[in-house]
Amino acid sequence: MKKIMVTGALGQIGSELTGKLRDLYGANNVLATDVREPADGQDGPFRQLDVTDGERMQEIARSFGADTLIHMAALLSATAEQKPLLAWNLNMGGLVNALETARDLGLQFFTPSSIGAFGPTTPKRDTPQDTLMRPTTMYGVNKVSGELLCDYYYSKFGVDTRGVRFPGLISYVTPPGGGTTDYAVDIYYKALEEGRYTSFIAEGTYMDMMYMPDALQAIVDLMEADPGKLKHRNSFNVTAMSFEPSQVAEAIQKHIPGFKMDYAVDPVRQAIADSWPDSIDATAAKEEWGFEAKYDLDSMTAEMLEKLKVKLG
Ligand code: AKB
Repeated sequence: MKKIMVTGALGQIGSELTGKLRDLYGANNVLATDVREPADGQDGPFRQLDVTDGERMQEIARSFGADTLIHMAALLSATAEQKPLLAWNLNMGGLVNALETARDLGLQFFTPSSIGAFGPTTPKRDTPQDTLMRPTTMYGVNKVSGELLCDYYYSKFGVDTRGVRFPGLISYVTPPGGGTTDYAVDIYYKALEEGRYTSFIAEGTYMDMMYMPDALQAIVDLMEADPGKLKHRNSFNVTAMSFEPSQVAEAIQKHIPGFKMDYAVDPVRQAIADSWPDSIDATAAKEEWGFEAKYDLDSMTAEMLEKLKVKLG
């Protein structure tokens, strides 16, 4: 049975991923770690960890007997743009510590990259797996550097590193914080709470998105994939849909006919979004490890509204 340690386990992806991994591999075989203490009870082991403390990370992984490290702790794009030095130190410092831990202890390794790794000179539509990557954001610089570093640890030290380039992830469980794609989560909350939403991303701005259950399944599938079949490792393009704000609004209006949307564009997040692709091509992930997304905009919207209605009471 696997012994998996997760960093950033209280974050947007980490909190749901930890639950899924515990269901799959057993609660006591998945160690959640985060810089924050959990607000509510955990249904498995938890240790407090600041990922910039490499010694402690290694000590925790060793004493747990981990064979896999899933490194999720990072600042997202908009926060990284506000605090670039902090982002460099946390995103890159944490990643190096995690890779060193994986190297020293012989762990299988996963960390997510992002569509943020692409830049304004990248082909905008059907962005290929292997293409020009000159991001203009600190987050993007972190993500490209991270992909290269993970490749380096694989080729130089033989660490089994794997990763995907996630698009915006949408979930009703844990809200995101500090991302450019966050509007596509906020809109569902506001649709139910207020019947209207003011988008900080302009009409006509396409970005790739994915519903969280598909993202979690992608991590599990990639980690279980036959390494002999992987031509790429860090990181695979994955996506489920590409849309712009008015299309989410229309999808919501099918359930809430009076829903209204207007725009108050945030120049910082808009500039980030404008530097990212409109849509990426996930052929390599499909061919090499069978990536498949089950949800599209309509099926995701129906489920988001149904689940959030219950959550918000
Ligand atoms: C963000 O908006 O920063 C993230 C991402 C696409 O990596 N959701």
